[in-house]
Amino acid sequence: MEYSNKYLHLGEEADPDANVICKYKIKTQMDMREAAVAIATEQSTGTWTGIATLNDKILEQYGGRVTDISGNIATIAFPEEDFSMDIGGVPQILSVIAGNLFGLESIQGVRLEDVSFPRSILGEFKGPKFGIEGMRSILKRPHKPLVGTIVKPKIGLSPKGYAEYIYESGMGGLTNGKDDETLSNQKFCPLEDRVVAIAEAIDRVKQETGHTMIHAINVSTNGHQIVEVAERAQELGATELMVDVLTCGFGAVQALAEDPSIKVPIHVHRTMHGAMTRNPELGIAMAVFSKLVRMCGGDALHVGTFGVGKMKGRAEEDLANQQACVDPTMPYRPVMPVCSGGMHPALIEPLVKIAGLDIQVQAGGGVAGHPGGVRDGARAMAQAVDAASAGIPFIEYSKDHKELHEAIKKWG
Ligand code: RUB
Repeated sequence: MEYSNKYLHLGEEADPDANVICKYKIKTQMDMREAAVAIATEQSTGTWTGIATLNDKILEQYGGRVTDISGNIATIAFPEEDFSMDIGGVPQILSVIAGNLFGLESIQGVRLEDVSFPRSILGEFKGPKFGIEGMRSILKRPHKPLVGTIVKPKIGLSPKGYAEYIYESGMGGLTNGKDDETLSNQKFCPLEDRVVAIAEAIDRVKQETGHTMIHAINVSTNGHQIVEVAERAQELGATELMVDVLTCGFGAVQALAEDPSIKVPIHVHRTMHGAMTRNPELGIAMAVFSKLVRMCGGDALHVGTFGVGKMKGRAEEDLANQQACVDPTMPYRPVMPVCSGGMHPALIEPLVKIAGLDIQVQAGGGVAGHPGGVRDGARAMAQAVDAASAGIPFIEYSKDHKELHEAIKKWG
């Protein structure tokens, strides 16, 4: 395919306040310019052949412009007029910046590495209602990382068994509990019964110790139901909601965040992201999803464990995800970055060294797998977080903290 010079504007500085600017990593045997132009063309005003209905005016006003090619990275600017926020929103943004381009036969691989949005588009989103500060304030925990658990096993516990797990976690000092992504409203653990039982467990912890804990109920479901399910959960005592953003869609997060009836934080899980983020030569970087979640109003988002846990993810990639959550140039509250997946007490020190204290760290197996059970597992996690927050090596701290010592003996 011949590349058209009309889409090629190398050396031109695209105005970041008038364009959505994307960085694509491209793998191709074609000339890079030709490949980048194929993307700019397909995603804006063109198609595979010249068309009688396209004129210079349309192309100049709405055509994507390839403004830079550095090695295998092409920068493409799409004019803000190409986007429709009142009807369209994030689904339409994604169909432009991350749409058909992945299927172009002539390009072997494309990865959308980064995106920036003009103020006109950012202004259409409200961002988180709570974010880091709001969650810290609810939990009365101003400085230390939030420390949580994912109830394990993922599925199978009854509401009673589930609530007992949360009670034990709270008594052990955890600030956050959450449903796993595959738990919904199955017969063995109906959502409404679970919400009521957990609310009681959290109240008991509060009465007995004064400790505040919240738990995210998974309300991920079809678009037409999600706000209603969330409202019902909230009415019955849910203190946080969880949404799987990639299976439900960004609109689900935004619908919850912008609904005035929803008054609790939204924990955003990213299950399925690996299908899109893991291949370095094809897909979409998690940092792009992180920006969109923040725009849509997620309060806490899974960003990875900076290379220390069980899920794939290099520290530098996860730092970019974290940066997207807190970047002060975005006009929203910072999102709480959540580090999850194969975490246990001995991993908290290295994690905090990389990620700092403004994180939520959580463990499922790393709590429920403790030799002393859930309460001791929770204690060990809380102790490891205390040690890391005070800058005390966890081995030293474990000398007079037996739950941490036991955890290190098993996993350290
Ligand atoms: C963790 C877990 C979470 C994954 C997802 O359980 O079930 O769903 O961590 O994490 P465990 P991410 O603590 O037993 O490994 O979204 O970061 O990939």
